Amino acid sequence: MKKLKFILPILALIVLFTSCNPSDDNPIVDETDGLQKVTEFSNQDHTIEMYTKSGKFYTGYNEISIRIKNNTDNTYFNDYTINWMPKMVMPSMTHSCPKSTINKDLEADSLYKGYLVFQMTSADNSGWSIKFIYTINNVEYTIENTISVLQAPRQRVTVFTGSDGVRYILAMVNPSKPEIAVNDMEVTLHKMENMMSFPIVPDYTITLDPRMPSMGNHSSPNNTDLTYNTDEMMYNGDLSLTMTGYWKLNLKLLNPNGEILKGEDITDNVPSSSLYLEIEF
Ligand SMILES: [Cu+2]
Repeated sequence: MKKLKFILPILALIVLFTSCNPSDDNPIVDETDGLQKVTEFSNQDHTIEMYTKSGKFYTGYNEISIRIKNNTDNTYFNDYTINWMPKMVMPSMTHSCPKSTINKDLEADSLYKGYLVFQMTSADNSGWSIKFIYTINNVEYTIENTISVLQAPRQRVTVFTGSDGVRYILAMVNPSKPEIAVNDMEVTLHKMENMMSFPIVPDYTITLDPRMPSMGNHSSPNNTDLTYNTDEMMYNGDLSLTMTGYWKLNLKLLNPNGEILKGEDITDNVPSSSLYLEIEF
């Protein structure tokens, strides 16, 4: 009994110690796990870090994670508002690109998330810059710098004029890792209102006819057309890929009245649509 009296307080101390140790209760996770830093912008107060899965920006759809570091103590902010303005300066004109808002990543404390759709790049990957405007504790800051945008090896974005005279930008989001299966296909559709404004176009239909040009232009079974998903503000459908190789995803864009704005049906005489995206895997 005398021994127990001695052991109990020690046990209690051990329990107290282990439960108060922050590294046990809240192990420090690297929230950028699975992401690679593309670039960072600094002003004298802060550093904005930008991450993608590949560590690069490509033509087409880019999902981008962002965090803001306090330069004085190297901690990351977790409560602020932030907006961005991407811009491409070309010899003949300056323009922006389709962009989402930037929202807090609900699965991470310090990360915010959004997307940009780069519709083009230049031969040396230059021309694009991003200006961030953000507010921390009611103080507004800006940072602007240039970025490199690489040309994607296959057509993952297409810019075209519809029969309604409107300029559209269609970009592939998924599958990002195509498989021999029925893949979830997801695309974004924006219109060019002017050089700097690219609103989302909802409630259209995008028909899908994937073909393998190298193998008699055969198709695949169980594809479905893409329709607008209000929650995701993107278009979803089923893309059936029956083998590896190069696939041309022939598309038609229809407005809510069912009028074809761009693209053709595939026939013996029409091997491909003027509206398409590409996959090779
Ligand atoms: Cu341009």
